[in-house]
Amino acid sequence: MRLSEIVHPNQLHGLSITQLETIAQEIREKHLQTIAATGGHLGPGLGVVELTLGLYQTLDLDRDRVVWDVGHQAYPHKLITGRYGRFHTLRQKNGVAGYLKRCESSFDHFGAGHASTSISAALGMAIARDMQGDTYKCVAVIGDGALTGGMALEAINHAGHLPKTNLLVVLNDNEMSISPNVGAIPRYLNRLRLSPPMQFLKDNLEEQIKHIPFVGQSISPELERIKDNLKILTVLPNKVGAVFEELGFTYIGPIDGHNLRELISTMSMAHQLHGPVMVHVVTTKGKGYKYAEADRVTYHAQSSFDLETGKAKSSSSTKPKPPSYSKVFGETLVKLAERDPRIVGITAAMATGTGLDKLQTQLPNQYIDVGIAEQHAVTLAAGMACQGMRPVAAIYSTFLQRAFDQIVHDVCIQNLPVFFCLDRAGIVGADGPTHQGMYDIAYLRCIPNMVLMAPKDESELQQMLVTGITHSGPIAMRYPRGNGHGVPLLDDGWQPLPIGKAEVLREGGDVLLLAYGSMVYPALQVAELLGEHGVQATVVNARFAKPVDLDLIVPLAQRIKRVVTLEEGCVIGGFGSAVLEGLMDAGVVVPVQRIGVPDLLVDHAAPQESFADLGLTSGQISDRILASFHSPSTVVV
Ligand SMILES: Cc1ncc(C[n+]2csc(CCOP(=O)(O)OP(=O)(O)O)c2C)c(N)n1
Repeated sequence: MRLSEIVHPNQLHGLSITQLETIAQEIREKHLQTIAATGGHLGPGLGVVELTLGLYQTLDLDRDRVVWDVGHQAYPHKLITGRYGRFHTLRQKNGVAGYLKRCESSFDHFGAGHASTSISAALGMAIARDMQGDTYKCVAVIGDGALTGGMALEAINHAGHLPKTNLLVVLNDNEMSISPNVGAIPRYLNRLRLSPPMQFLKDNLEEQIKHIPFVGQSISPELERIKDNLKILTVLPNKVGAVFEELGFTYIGPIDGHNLRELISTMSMAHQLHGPVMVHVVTTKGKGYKYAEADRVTYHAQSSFDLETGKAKSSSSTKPKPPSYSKVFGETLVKLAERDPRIVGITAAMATGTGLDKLQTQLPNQYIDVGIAEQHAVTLAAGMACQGMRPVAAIYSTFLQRAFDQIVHDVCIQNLPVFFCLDRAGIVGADGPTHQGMYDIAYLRCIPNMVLMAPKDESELQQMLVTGITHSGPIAMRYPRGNGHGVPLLDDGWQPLPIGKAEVLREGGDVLLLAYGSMVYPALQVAELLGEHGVQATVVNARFAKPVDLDLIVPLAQRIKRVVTLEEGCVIGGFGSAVLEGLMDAGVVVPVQRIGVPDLLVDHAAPQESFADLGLTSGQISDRILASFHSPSTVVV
């Protein structure tokens, strides 16, 4: 059997270990070739090839449910569930998604992209199954990184309290989040991995499991014996696995996640047990590709690269690119933190992505990684702010969604000076709907005491960093994924911007373009294009979405009588809504065209493709504005 012939995972049933090993090899090759060409998550999938095959050989995927946490490691799953032929389209427009979507395959039992949701979802399915009198298996596969998230722990708390609810949690422990995993739970897992009695029993077990029957067969005397051995583990003097046992789980492991025989026999046995069961599987991130095994952080996810050398493919342009917003953020924060010991950068497991890794290396005492725990990060920041510190919570727009109540209850109601730096705000491209930074303006704008700002370029980001750090209450800055505009950066001497004040960049009497953050430069281009049609535009860099600079905007709107708002976020409740509300409250009724992301999910695609699909290129915006000049309605979206 070849990988290309597998269209249904049940075709794995009955295959020998040697046949599975061949398929594992083919999965690795396809995975590597594809990611080398398209870019995407590399190390996570390579680490779970055997885990996926071993688990699936013991399941009936026509009935049983597997919920993969995050979904970035589910490429082997995709390759054996009917997507082999389309896999080369990974993460491209209309192609196979980089995460999991229920609409993509009937084997994607739960959509994912954010971490720590799998145990809750699988438990929900298990409870529903029992209520409906059914018997299929429910399995969550979760990484040691995702296990640090509050939701996962909440789900373990619940599952461990339900001894009659069969649920299998497969813990994929590769010691890594994106960066090395942090915290007490990873430290405990480390102890489990290194535990000598476990090693002894593991060796012993390996001998015994060679004779175990596979899926579908009833429990054999061999299995009973191994089960007893495993039970012994829980009462060993160093209490291996005791924490999970105390929490109501039957803990099995750690087992070698690259040994198919061990995986299959352990999973078969785990399915025979009742109540919540945790199988602790030790894997190597990037397994089988030497560069990925050697540098697990860089190869967590990669842009397209050369398979031979492992090096990223250089872009065709020889022009040096401006620095990314994240880089400018990280480097400027270090400079500010060097002078002010009250400044502390907080990340929820995204040190490299946010640029906080610079703070981590240069000022480790002013840097905190809390694990994948955005809710905790926010309340921790609130606590630090109470004690006079200046916490800077650097969290992607999409991941901050998880901490909404903490922002309201712990930060804004107490009016504490927590500075939220929201990277990847706006269209993110190939990661798709779970990662688009669409909603932050809307979800933060409604909270009292919150100030919202967005820089037009990387130099203004530096000024806004100073603004945020010196502000005496909650404040958030959003900025996009990718590179800045190549404007000169200041090494020093930034001044805070006046809160709620916008700047006029260009004057014209026919239309007022109010642009927020990443849409300011496009607005200037739009103004040029409109000029070619004889339409003169005033362009305002709004800088703040809350408070909106009504002192400036209201008289301009009254005079120019036609307003267009531009933002890279959802139009519902966003910056344009703020302008509209302000104008209405001031009694100014003029046509207001809100340009941004309409009420739909933006799928994975290259960012330029998404912009074009949404009518957000400068040319399209200019056409839309010109068209609205002929529209009778007053409010045109
Ligand atoms: C709520 C949330 N925060 C942050 C992320 C970004 N993120 C994606 S994968 C990952 C690490 C996951 O580690 P682990 O669960 O151990 O899986 P591994 O990549 O090691 O296989 C992180 C932090 C996310 N997806 N969701």
